[in-house]
Amino acid sequence: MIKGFIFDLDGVITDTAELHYEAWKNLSDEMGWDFDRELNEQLRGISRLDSIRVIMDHNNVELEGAKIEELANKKNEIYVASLENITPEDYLPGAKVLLTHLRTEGFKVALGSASKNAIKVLEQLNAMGYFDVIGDGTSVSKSKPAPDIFLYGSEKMGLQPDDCIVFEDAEKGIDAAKAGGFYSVGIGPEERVGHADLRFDSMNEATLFEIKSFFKD
Ligand code: B16
Ligand code: MG
Repeated sequence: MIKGFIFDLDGVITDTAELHYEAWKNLSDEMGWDFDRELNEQLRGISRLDSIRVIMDHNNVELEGAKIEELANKKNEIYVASLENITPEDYLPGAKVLLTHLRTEGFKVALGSASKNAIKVLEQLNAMGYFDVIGDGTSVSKSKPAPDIFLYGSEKMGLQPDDCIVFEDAEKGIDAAKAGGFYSVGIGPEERVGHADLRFDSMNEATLFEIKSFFKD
């Protein structure tokens, strides 16, 4: 029986992908690296250090660990400054309605994000009150597609993985949910999240009615 929900942040609750894009583009331009929206898509759901490695591989660049960290920190400073522009108007359509519904129906709710800036984003949205548990990029060391961030969420909620539905927009996020034994809802196109148990094009279609009808016992 479904008792809890675990939500990814970027691409599910709000769209920070554009802000990540601008910050990586800024750094890449400064470094003389090639970076475009197609490459940005590959960074969906993966950690900051994994992201910079993807960009370096694409540009055939090799750097030592300390330099990689320095550049990732630089990108993060640009990204964090841009978070000031997020307001409570910036939920993805449908996300706030679903979170409100889950609260009134008494479900447990956790965040399961790769971002170390997740709390700042939730504060900007005024969304902290919707969550019983916050799992973010500081909660576990192994990032998606490892299931650790979702297992952290279910354990803190006092639930088993098969009591919970994970909402994800990233291919590796659905892989992580499946690896942990969770039910999964994919938000986005078939070619990205078609391996989820249930898929919607956007959060707007992901109503509690639809979800309950699909996952009924
Ligand atoms: P940070 P999610 C992910 O968020 C983003 O999709 C991904 O592009 C980013 O690299 C990652 O967070 C880490 O973010 O640099 O803020 O720690 O989808 O897991 O909520
Ligand atoms: Mg995401």
